[in-house]
Amino acid sequence: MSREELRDLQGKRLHKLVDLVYHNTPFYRAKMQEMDLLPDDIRTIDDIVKLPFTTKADLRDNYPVGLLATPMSEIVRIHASSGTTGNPTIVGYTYRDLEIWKEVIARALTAYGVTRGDIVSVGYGYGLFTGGLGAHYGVEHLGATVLPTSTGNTEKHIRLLRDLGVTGIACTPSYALYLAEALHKQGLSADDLKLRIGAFGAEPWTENMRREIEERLGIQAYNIYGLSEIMGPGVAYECGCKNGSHIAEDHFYPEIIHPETGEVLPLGQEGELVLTTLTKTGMPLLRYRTKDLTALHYDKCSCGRTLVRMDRILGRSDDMLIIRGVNVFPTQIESVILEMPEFEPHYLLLVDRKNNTDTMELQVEVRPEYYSDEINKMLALKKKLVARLQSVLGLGVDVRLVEPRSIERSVGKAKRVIDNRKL
Ligand code: DLL
Repeated sequence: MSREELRDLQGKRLHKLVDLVYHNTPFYRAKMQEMDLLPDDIRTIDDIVKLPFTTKADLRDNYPVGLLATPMSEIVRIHASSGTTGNPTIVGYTYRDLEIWKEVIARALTAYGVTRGDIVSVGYGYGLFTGGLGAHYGVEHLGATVLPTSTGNTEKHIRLLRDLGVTGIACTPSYALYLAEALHKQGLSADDLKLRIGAFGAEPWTENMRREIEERLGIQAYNIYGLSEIMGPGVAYECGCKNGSHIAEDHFYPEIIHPETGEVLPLGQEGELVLTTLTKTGMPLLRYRTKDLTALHYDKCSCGRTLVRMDRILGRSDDMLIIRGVNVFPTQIESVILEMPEFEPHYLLLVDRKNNTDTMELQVEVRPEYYSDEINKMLALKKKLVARLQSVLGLGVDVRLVEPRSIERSVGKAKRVIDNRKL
């Protein structure tokens, strides 16, 4: 579809959406009334800037199902994700929402090169998390074979990957690395498997991590992005060019705003991603502030898709660490670690405040072949890492080198930052 046709379609869908929430979601009706807005004021996609933002706090304040635009009897599934405080964030889907969801996942899989001939293991958690079931129905919709492995039993997972000749895998990038490690421990290698494609997301990862996963598992690794509030996985996905993730813009309209002022930023600039669900009917959201930091690119992709491309998520506007006045993204530290052959991609960042000064300790695993009992060798290695971090972050980091496999592994999202500061 050309960009003009797409914008026209987005405008029509936005008008319908605003009409739907105005008449069915008291929360949005009140917000629009406050702003003196009527559904007919929203005619084209450019009018979107007139609409109010929605935040995670709005979801929390309307807990559990206050933002539904449909009676509960029309809701056929509920997922939940972690909220900012005690209450989880609840998302309700109509049958039609689920149809769209599996369609966007099938599009993603197609972009990766998955076909009906593939067997895809879904290693995202099944249950309230959107990863497992979301990916699952997309694989089926495409007509490939789904293996619903979920998280947990890694030994059995590897056995099934091998015995069934599984060709595709969908899981978090950290679990992919864990799996590769477990494979190695069993005396196996990528050559013992038939894996060729991986769909990784649900947490930030880097180009270096991609290289690592591709090498260790012998696959092509692609990004998949999404969030529960908007749908789940499948909001955006990479194509064969691996040059940004295409947003399924006919269903999810993206904007980039300044995270503090809320001002819409010019094309190409980095800021907070804001998404509007153009076609959802269960819990549609207007201008949802994702807190994810990225930039959008509208030039045509060499794959031929006209859908906008989103950069990797650099971090969240709310997980950025400010250490002694310096902004630090954990992904920057990860990149440094992965650039150096001496380290495993497993680390833990401990942030604290002592005597009114921020401290940050980085614990990182040394690869077995570099780990040594000789103190001098370890000190030299530590010095090298500290210097590298200093030059990238502009910040002195206390580094503690730890033994291989001593940092706790996660089968879901890795918890890599522990911030004990009380500010
Ligand atoms: O993580 C949905 C998902 C499942 C996406 C499986 C991809 C694969 P939530 O638990 O609601 O939903 O977390 C959403 O996770 O706002 C991002 O900060 C982060 N995130 C998700 N995908 C990526 C990605 C799922 N590919 C939050 N890269 C989002 C970086 C990601 N961060």
